[in-house]
Amino acid sequence: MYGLINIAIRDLIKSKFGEQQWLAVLSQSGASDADFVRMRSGDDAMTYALVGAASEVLDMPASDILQAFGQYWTEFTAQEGYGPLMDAAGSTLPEFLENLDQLHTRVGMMYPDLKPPSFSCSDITENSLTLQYESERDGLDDLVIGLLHGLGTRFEVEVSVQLVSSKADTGVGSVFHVTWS
Ligand code: 1DX
Repeated sequence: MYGLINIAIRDLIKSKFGEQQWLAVLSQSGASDADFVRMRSGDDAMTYALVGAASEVLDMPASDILQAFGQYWTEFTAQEGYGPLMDAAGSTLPEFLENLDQLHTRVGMMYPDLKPPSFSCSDITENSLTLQYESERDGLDDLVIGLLHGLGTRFEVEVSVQLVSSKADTGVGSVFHVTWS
């Protein structure tokens, strides 16, 4: 994944737990400076190693780290200069989710090593939808749950997410039921 992802993990851990804890996570992960160059595409294994190291050092389940990271991502990208990109994707939660693949297409035109996930919405009502999530990557359902909560904060709605089925069990992508109010 692009270094931007690792930078987001670094900033989140620094801001929530402080510099000392971050340095412990960094040393445990084996990451180097090169892994924190924004537009440099690196090995996914390093990103997973950062999450694993954070889980050990902070004594938190990896699922909590992934959720916190997902929640932080929307705010982080807006701060990092991707605000206009995020704004263009919609002004409500369902609109944004329906436009996410388009957002990734745009980012992918600038950064060809991007391996974007794909999201599709169905059963859309006033306050709920079913979200299908497909990715080349494994084990990131909790990241998506965090992303959805971060979008809830962005659009000022209370979001709740239920994992209906997981790629970990079915091998074919995960399904979430998302409600908001
Ligand atoms: F709900 O892969 C809301 O590297 C959501 O399964 C979900 O393959 C918002 F400059 C710039 C760059 C850089 C901008 F090249 C990425 F560095 C991308 C900004 C998306 C905003 C996906 C990041 C693939 C890197 C992936 C979880 C889970 C998607 C992370 C969240 C808006 C983004 O993002 C999976 C890669 C951006 C950029 C957004 C993502 C890669 C998302 C969302 N993804 C890189």
